[in-house]
Amino acid sequence: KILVIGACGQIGAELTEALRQKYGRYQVLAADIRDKSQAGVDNYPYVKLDVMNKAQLLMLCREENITQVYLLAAVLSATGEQEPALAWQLNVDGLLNTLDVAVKCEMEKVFWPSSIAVFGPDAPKQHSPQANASSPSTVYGISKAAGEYWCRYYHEKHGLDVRSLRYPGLISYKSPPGGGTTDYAVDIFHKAVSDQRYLCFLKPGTMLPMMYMPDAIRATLELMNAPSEKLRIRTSYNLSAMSFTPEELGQEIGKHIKDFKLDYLPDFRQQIADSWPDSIDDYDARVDWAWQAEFGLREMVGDMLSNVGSKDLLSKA
Ligand code: VAH
Repeated sequence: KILVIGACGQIGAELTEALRQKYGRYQVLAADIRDKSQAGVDNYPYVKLDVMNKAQLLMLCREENITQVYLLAAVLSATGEQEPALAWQLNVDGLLNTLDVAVKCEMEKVFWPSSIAVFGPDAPKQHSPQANASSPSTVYGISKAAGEYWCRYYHEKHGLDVRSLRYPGLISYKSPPGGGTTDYAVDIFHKAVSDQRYLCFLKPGTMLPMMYMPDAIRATLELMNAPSEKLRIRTSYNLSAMSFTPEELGQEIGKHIKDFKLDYLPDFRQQIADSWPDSIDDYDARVDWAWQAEFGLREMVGDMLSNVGSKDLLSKA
């Protein structure tokens, strides 16, 4: 049985849905820090879980006979700069609890998300290579870089089949992102539909690696289903789909939303974005497990706008 920790988050919610479609609803136990009443009416089976409580995690995994864990609980880059201690604790101690329990329960596989945030200001800006990430300058990036080495350590020392992806900024309409620097690229759609304008917290020209959520979910399932012996990278795989600036995204949205107006008011998140690469080289993912993105900017904008209006959960938030 599969346990998804952080099942109410931006990635966790969609990953849970995809796993339930693939393996059957009752083979996928959703877990999050929220009370059951806040977890979403059709989100069952569900359990309230604090990944910082190692004893509770171990007991749950034993009782439910968990054989795979997807750990999506994390504090993202923007919140991480405001709550450094919490970001380090949840992102790293939460991972260590999970890795340790996975070994104790002799689990088959573990998935853990890293991020392009592991690259720092001195990494190449274009096509940043897979090679060991360089000097992240955010608490979030530091926690993800450290986590990658822990994943490789548990693979080498305990034979744990833990796999990881360095997600770019992810864009989706089914569940709101929480505390990221790339969240502008999600908020912009909701504001474009409701107000026909958006005030962007990053300045024009801020190029960032991005990916549409369907591609990110497919990449995760494809990585987890790849033969273990094919996976040469046991820190975390670079993953790439597209890169764009706020004005490029605004231009594409403007083709669908008449008179859409984009203005700029950069805040502390500009420094975070400036420390990250413009684009990522995902050569190893393409070679080791045949990764290939399907959504570019045009397709993503079209699909987002055909869904945001109707299923706009944020407008109810
Ligand atoms: C963030 N969405 O903004 C996350 C992601 C690459 C960015 O890690 O923090």
